[in-house]
Amino acid sequence: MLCGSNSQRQEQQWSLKIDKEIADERITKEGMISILLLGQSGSGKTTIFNKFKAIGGEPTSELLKCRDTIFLNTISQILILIDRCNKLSTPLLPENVPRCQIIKTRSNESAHWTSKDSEDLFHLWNDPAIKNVFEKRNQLQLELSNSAEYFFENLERISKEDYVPSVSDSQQLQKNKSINEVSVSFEGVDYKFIDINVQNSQIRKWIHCFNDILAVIFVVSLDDYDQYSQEEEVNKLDLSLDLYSETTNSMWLQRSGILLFFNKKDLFIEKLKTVPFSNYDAQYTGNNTFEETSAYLQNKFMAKTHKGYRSDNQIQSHFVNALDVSEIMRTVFTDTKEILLSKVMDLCGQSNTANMEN
Ligand SMILES: Nc1nc2c(ncn2[C@@H]2O[C@H](COP(=O)(O)OP(=O)(O)OP(=O)(O)O)[C@@H](O)[C@H]2O)c(=O)[nH]1
Ligand SMILES: [Mg+2]
Repeated sequence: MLCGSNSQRQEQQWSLKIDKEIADERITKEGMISILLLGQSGSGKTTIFNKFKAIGGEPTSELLKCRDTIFLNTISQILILIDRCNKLSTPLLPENVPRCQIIKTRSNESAHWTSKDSEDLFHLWNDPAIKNVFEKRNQLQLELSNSAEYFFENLERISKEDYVPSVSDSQQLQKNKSINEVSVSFEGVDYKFIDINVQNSQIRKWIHCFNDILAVIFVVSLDDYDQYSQEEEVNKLDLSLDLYSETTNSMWLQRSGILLFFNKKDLFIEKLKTVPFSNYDAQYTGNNTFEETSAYLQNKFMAKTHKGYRSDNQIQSHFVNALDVSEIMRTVFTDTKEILLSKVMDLCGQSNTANMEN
């Protein structure tokens, strides 16, 4: 019960955070083709997003901005741990007590990392009392950032005078944001990819903010066909199908094109060798080959796709491996160009009809 209320509270907080980020960052900027990534947790959305981030590139100036955030975040995380040790009356090692005082004052100062700070943080992070609280963070309901441990473990590297955050460092920070965006120019067109960290139960609440998205990349993990959710023991591929139907058919996304990516093709092909597809769907009577099972799945998803305002070529589906960067790039840019073209044709058709009526 306690667990349920805590997760509800976290969902609410996350939801408020998204509202704020939507208001702050303005989801759609003029002149940009916006593409939204949707799908069940673990399906591969961020893997795909990061491929675009890698080509969009992060200028060094952007990476250097992360440096300040990393610094302040790391201090804030150690302060949460210290505070909990105090509340639990778990003493730190005597030599770390003065370090706590110093670090507390650093949280109010402008971001400038010194080797003394990293030394203090290193000792505090390795204090048995802090480690103990950190290990019990879920049980204690500590609201720590997802990247806290990563940065603590990398203190030595990030405290160097000439430290420039790497793309992986920036991706770690990304985990704490509810909305991540990257802009990419390709063949004269500016694209914006949006990856959202949100629990599926919250989707209904914010989907209306994305009503002017050109296309949704809906990512399905094929590997999920023998996986079940912990809470309700529902098959994860079925959960994916429900989410797909709910989001792409919602009134807010009915005008957006769909790129349905059946991802983790590599793992799926391997799994088919040992796990019969009919275990997932008893109605399936075909052979246990990739060709037949994939065609069956594609039909299953297509049966849940309402055309809405989309013409046929605004709905595309592919079996992909998100780890293969060239495959992802080629597929996304070819499909979006097709959707764009088709939308322009639709608009021309509409204006011709209007002219004829006048
Ligand atoms: N083998 C293989 N692994 C993949 C593929 N796509 C993604 N992965 C892995 O699957 C895991 C989950 O991928 P993410 O991109 O984090 O999934 P996500 O949809 O962003 O998940 P959430 O952020 O939790 O919603 C990562 O370890 C990826 O490396 C793929 O095509 N093949
Ligand atoms: Mg993700």
